[in-house]
Amino acid sequence: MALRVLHTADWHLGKVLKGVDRTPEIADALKDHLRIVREEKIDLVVVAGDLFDRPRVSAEAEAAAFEFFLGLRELGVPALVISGNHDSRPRLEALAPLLELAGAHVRGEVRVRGEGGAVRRDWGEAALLPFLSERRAVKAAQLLEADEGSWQHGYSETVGRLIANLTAGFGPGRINLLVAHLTLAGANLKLGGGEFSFYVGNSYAVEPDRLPTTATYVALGHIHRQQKVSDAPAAWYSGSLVQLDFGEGEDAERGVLVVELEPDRPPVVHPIDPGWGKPLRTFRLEPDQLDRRLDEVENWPGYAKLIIAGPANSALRERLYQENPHLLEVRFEAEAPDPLAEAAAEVESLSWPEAYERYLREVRGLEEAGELLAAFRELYEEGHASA
Ligand SMILES: [Mn+2]
Repeated sequence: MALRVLHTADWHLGKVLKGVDRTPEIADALKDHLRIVREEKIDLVVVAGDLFDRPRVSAEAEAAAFEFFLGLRELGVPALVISGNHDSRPRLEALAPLLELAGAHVRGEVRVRGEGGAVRRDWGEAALLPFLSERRAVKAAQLLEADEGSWQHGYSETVGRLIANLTAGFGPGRINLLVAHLTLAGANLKLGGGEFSFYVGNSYAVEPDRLPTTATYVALGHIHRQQKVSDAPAAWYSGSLVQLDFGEGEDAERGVLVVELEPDRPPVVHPIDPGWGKPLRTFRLEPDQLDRRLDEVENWPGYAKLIIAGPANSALRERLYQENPHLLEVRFEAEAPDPLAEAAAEVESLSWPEAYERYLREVRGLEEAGELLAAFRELYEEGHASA
């Protein structure tokens, strides 16, 4: 029995880049997914995490996801979905029973094999591994061992043991699919600012030999550049749908993968990149080139970032912004010697409590940090009242 799979991930619905909501571009890409599902006679859609850019997104962003799954239901095509580090795990779990009605099986929280971490289908078995933060990896290790305080293993080892648990039912003569949101060591991390560096550092990377050779195919999410990261078993990142950030190369591979699976055979993988979303390009100009070369920026069909050599000139900056609505950032080279400036620009739109919440979630891996957040908010408001 052959199975035709559409592997997609890292939608990041709700993404806002320098004040521009990218949701309509991503929603268009998802509508085009339905065309691909029809034309390619897809049997199963796999979504490997990061459906949303933040735990709370706009109604438009949620609507785009729901319309996609309802569209799949109309086509009679089921889906397997896991949460990524950007998704709200509890929220996806809460939506799971509703999405099940549309034929989409959603796993928000990490579960072991006997408790929903693996699902049986007529074609074989799928193991589902949502993103696991380091903090939660400690809990997962305890779950596996039923032995408290035995956290002496690294992240890679814990995820490896979890994968071994989830894929224990993989056997010959059937299709065995592993779906995971993680960083595989050795992957090409040239992905820009879309992911925090904490997640691509070594402590969060999983060694490729943790992937079971019994897997027919491993569908990965997390890294936004489309790439094959393992031959045996075959493991791919499908990449993001659109160029989400100026740091993500304009020419980097992205899109979706159509994967033909058969038991006991290597998969056949077809990359598909219809060129979704607007391209992002960074232009670098000398001040004396502005008159001559500004039309390159003006005629650019996507979003542009302009770096001008020399000292800051706020009048020029204002004029450029007003004349070029698709120009999202103007920076003068002499004003940005700080390597942290980029990251700071990312978060400067957030309030302090929002930034702290993001830190707790992204860096510390705390999702239910209600008490800490409340305490922070109280202190913050006190400080501000007296200031
Ligand atoms: Mn992502």
